Amino acid sequence: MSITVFGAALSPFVRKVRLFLAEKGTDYQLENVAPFTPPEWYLELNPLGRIPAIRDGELTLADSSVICHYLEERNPELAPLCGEGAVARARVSWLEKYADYEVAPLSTFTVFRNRLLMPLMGKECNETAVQSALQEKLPRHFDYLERCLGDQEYLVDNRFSLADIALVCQLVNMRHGGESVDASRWPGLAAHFERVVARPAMQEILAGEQTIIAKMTAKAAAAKA
Ligand SMILES: N[C@@H](CCC(=O)N[C@@H](CS)C(=O)NCC(=O)O)C(=O)O
Repeated sequence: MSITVFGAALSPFVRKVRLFLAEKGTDYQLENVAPFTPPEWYLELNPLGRIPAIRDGELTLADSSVICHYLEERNPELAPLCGEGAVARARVSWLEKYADYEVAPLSTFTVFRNRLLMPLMGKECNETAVQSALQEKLPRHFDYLERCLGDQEYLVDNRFSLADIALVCQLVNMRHGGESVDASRWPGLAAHFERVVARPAMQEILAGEQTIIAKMTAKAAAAKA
C-alpha cells in the first residue's frame, strides 16, 4: 500500500515531504487537508492540527522533519537525502531546522501569507511586515546561508539533501509571494534556488501549484466582482 500525505499543496512543509518522496522515487497520494480548519478526524493524526501528516499502513506520523527522517530510515537502499556519516547528518539536520524555524516565519508566514493568502481571503496585505521581513530580517539569514553554501552547488558536502529541499521549499513560498533572493547580493543562494527548482520532481510539483494558485485567484476575483 502506498503512502498517503495529508495536507495542502501550497504549504512548504507539505511540499518538502512530497519532494522528498518524489526524489526517492516512492509512490504516494496527496489527500487535501486545509490548515487552520482541519477536519475533526485529522486531529487523531496530529492533535496540533498542523499539516503535513502521513499514513503508511498502520503508522501515522506528523511533522515534516519527523516524516522525512522516518522515510530515510524506512528504505535505506534508496538515495540518501539526510547525509551520510555523523557530521553530514548533523549539518543536514541543522540546516533543515534553520529553514523550518528561522526562514519559514519570514518567507512563508510573512511574505507568502500577506502577499498571496490574505488578498485571496479578501483581507489586507500587511506590507509593512513584508518589507520588514525582506529588508531587515531575512538578509542576515541569507548572508549566513550564502556562507554555508560557499562555492558548492548544494549545502552539505556538495550533495543534494534534505537541507536543500527544506530551504528551497521556504523560498518557493516567498516566490509565490512575488519575491526572490537578490542574485546581485546572494549570487550563490540565488543560483542554488534555481538549481533545486529545476529538478524534475520539483518542476512537476510546482506545475500543480501554479494551477491551484490560478484557480484560487480566479475564484477570489469572481467573488469580488
Ligand atoms: N514543524 C511543522 C510545521 C507545520 C506547519 O506549521 N504547517 C502549517 C501550514 S504551512 C500549519 O499547518 N499551520 C496551521 C496551524 O498552525 O494551526 C512541520 O514541519 O510539519
